[in-house]
Amino acid sequence: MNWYTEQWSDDCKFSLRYNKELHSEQTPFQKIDFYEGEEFGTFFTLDGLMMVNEKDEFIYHDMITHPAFATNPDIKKVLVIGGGDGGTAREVLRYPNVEKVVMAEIDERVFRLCQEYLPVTAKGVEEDPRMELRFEDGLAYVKNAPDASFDLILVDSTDPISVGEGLFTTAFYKECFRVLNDKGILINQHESPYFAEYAENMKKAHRKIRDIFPITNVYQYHMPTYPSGHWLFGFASKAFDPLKDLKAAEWEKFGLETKYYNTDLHKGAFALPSYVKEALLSD
Ligand code: AAT
Repeated sequence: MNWYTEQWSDDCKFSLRYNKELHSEQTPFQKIDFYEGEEFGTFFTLDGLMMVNEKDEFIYHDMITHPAFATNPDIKKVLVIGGGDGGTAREVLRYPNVEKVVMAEIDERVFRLCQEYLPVTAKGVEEDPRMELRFEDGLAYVKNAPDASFDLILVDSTDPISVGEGLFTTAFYKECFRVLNDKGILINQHESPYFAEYAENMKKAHRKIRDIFPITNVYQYHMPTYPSGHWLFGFASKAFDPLKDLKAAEWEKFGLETKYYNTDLHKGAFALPSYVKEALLSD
């Protein structure tokens, strides 16, 4: 039997049985491995960490995308940073009033391999005329982007190690603030509160964002294959509060079928456990 195993902490591991390895490749940026399994279907890892699988990707991609649109249903210009599997772009492109989506992904191989092995996330993304695919570092992209050019930035990134590190820096968040317009929203991969190493990353990211944006919230979702299963996104904004400005009825009018997100869950997702609140408030 073949087992993919990931170290979740020094003393805790997660294992997933797979039938066969579909592909393995070292790119200039990271090691990519695709596996075919039963419980979670096809999945891929980057540098030995689970990124996307067929069974729980809907949770992550619903939650990175829809809370922002239910807060500002008028979003037209979107920047996705990372997100090479295409799942985030796929969700954004479901909104008919979205006019333009730029996806700045550092590693073209992630996208090409997902087109081949993970069509559930990648299919149709490249073909959409509103889509602009750029294979470059997300930090470099925002540095060169004009002021106030986006309504929404979705940072769909790996953890703050190796190539993903730049996407957890103050310099990056400041550039995001600059390229967002005065109604702009930033959603970022905010790590996990549970295991110490991830909780440290969560705290660091939050402190940096809190110093830059006037409105900063954090919301949670349940991701079975990410360490501890308890993960967070940051919601930072120049104008909108995700609870006070929630436009549930307007969002319902889009008529989107979603398997995880709904507007009741939206309200609940921002209610955090006490230990998480405390960690986020600490210096
Ligand atoms: N949709 C969920 C999948 C991911 S993958 C994150 C993507 O971020 C990868 O394709 C990686 O190549 C890309 N990436 C990493 N660093 C950069 C960068 N500096 N610029 C642009 N793209 C980058 C997210 C999984 C979350 C896992 C949490 N444990």
